[in-house]
Amino acid sequence: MLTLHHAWRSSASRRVRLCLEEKGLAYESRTVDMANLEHHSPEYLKINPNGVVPALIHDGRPLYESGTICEYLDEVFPEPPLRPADAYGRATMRNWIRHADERIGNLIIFNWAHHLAKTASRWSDEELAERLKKIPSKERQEAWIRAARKPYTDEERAAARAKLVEMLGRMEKALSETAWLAGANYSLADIALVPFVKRIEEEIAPDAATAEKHPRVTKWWKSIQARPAFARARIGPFLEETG
Ligand SMILES: N[C@@H](CCC(=O)N[C@@H](CS)C(=O)NCC(=O)O)C(=O)O
Repeated sequence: MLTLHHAWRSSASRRVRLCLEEKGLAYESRTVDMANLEHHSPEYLKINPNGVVPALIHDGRPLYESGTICEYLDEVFPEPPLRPADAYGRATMRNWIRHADERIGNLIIFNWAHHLAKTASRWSDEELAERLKKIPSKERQEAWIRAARKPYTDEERAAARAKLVEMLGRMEKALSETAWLAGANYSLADIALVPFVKRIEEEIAPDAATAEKHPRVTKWWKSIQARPAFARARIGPFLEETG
């Protein structure tokens, strides 16, 4: 039995949903109300001590970190395989996953501006201080302070955008050498990058996600969106999703 604690708009949650759907696995969906900070509640912290989504419970045992969850799913449910058969391919795949993990903060700058920052800006100083106490990491406390009181500047947004666009360049290069990011087959490396390309294309830098600038990435993106699992994973337009 699989239970996924997630949010529809969360990029890390989207990664795990796509993996589950590619595997054809049924799971119970539990959405986490991030605007009400349900992910900082004592009950949720027992599942994910980092206080972020997603978390997956498999047969009563909790797992967190989207990259770790996806690798776990591929080990436990090996068909269809989503990791390269060779060690070099798997190493390449893990570097893509690490790259995605390292850059996720740049997405948050754009994603939170829409809903979480609006909610947080309405909190009083006392409410903010109370909420910060429940956040387990300094880094995320800082993110909530930024959301509530210090919106990201144009320079910060431009720097984050540049880092995200750079990812497309790195993907373009890889895709000139192999059909998919980690070799000849679709893998967890491709899945890790999907939530990024989705947000870059729809809002963050649509001018960079074009066939003229990144032809191979554009082709890659089209073929991923055509996969039946993509529709089932509900990686829809950010602003049309709630939760
Ligand atoms: N490295 C983590 C990142 C998870 C993460 O950043 N989740 C975001 C949503 S995409 C979150 O829960 N943010 C809420 C918060 O920081 O309070 C993973 O891959 O699972």
